[in-house]
Amino acid sequence: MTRPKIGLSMLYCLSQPFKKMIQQIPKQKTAYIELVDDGLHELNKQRTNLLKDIKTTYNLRYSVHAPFGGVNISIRHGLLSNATMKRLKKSIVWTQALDSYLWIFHPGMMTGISMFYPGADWKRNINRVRLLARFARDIGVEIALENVMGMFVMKNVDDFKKFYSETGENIGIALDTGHANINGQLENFLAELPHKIVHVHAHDNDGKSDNHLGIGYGTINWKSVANLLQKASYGRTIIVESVANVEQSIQKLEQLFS
Ligand SMILES: [Mn+2]
Repeated sequence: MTRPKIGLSMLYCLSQPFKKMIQQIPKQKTAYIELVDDGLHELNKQRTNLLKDIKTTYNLRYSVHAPFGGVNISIRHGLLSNATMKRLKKSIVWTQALDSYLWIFHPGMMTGISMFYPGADWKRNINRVRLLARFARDIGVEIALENVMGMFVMKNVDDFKKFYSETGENIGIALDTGHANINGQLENFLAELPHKIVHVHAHDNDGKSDNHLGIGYGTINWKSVANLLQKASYGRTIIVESVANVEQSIQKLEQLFS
């Protein structure tokens, strides 16, 4: 049986200073740590060096979540788009410097002017995903697109299918269980695009708001998720992205796949 690796995103402590966050890394009961390159935990050269030392000392594996606060790769204006792409490319550079196995980012989203230009956000999303994919490929970083919700242009299985058929790009999916649950898409992703999934963000919710609850604290049927992942021989990482009950969530997932 292929067994996924259970890890933890440091998102749960994003309100704490960077120094506090890195002190918590060695205390985790997993070797797979997802770093969030945003807010107080934004990466830079000095921080990357620190994190590299921790990685070597404790024999860890890192993935990096791209900046997402106020980030929209579909943004129309050239100045905003240039700044966004510059920041995201820097994040890919830190991902490589940390020898991380994956960089996870969000697709573009619609804005207040989108209704006047149907399809324009989708088109820009494709162009910019392609630019980021090329940049990452050139420096040897694997990237994955996350399914999001609300105003984002890639939420459902059909959006991803459309993306693959229009681009022919071979970018994996970072399946976010909480976001998919809100869109009623969780089982669809697992059943229809199982071999595109290269990463999983595990957190729970009530099916309405994205509150990143601990595993088992919302309406997700985790038994079914585990069964479908096993059916697909999923053996990559499942990262707990809950902001509460994180230790318990790791334990629950370990049990589900034991
Ligand atoms: Mn996520």
